[in-house]
Amino acid sequence: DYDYSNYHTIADINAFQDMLVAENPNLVSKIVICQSYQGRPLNVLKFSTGGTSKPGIWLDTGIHSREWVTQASGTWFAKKIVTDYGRDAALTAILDKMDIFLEIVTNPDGCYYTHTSNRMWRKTRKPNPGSSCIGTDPNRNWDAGFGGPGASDSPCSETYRGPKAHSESEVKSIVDFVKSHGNLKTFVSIHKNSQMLLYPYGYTRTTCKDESELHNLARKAITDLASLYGTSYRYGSIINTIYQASGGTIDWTYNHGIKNSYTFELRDTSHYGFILPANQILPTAKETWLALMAIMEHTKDNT
Ligand code: 0X9
Ligand code: ZN
Repeated sequence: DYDYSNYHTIADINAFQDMLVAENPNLVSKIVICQSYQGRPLNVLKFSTGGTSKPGIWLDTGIHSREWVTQASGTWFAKKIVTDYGRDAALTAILDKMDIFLEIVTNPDGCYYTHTSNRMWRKTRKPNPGSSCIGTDPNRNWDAGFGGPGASDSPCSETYRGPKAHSESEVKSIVDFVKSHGNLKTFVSIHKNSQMLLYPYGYTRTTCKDESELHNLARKAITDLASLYGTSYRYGSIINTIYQASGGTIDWTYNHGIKNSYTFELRDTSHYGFILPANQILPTAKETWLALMAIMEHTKDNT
């Protein structure tokens, strides 16, 4: 049986995903949206009760590979969805109306590298011509304020934006998926560090046109999150709450028309940094799930 309270290799997580599909063939399927630079499959779990052209909800974890508690939480979310469907009224109502897409290992080359060579690897693993430094920050590579302040043009930087927008297949594959799906209503990209729930924008101080709705929903989501263990979250736009960052995931998804575009920064605030002890995986996943449910229910009620 899969141990949700420990960290796992990419091979384990892939085996988990295949097992979940095998055990729940009427609810879960696996879509391979492309391959990583090094040729690993970019797997997306689709949770669907059937029907065509349902509106969709997207969740991703692990785009920054060292943020291990996010992939671990994503694995728990997947199990939670199959456990709750048909038992929990709220989740059942969501899935009867909408499909959920979940990419757990969004940066598989980086994930592999964190398990084999450097636990603190953040970026992709694509070499940069003319530099000995490897990789692009996949949260600076999107075509939203690309190249502006809050990202680096130096391949050796942890926030290197890449040679051009969507240069990383790990990013481009999601862009293509979002465009071809055409009916995503909610997009949540999950990171770790600093306990925040953020909405657009990160590249500009201009407020997004849905700011008040996004703000109120964020407040509801973090209130629900805190109800479990008292974990306190800050919330607001990226630029006002954490710092300016250009080329980020949810600025692009928002500009593309996905109104409920959010990004989480999970536990903790700084004590353990990126090496969050494994005994915090389950509490982190469980409290985050409450916030995700608030966002997904809101989506269902407004779609
Ligand atoms: O710098 C980042 O990419 C995010 N912080 S992290 O420690 N996870 O690297 C903050 C940027 C804000 N945007 C998103 N979280 N998407
Ligand atoms: Zn991150």
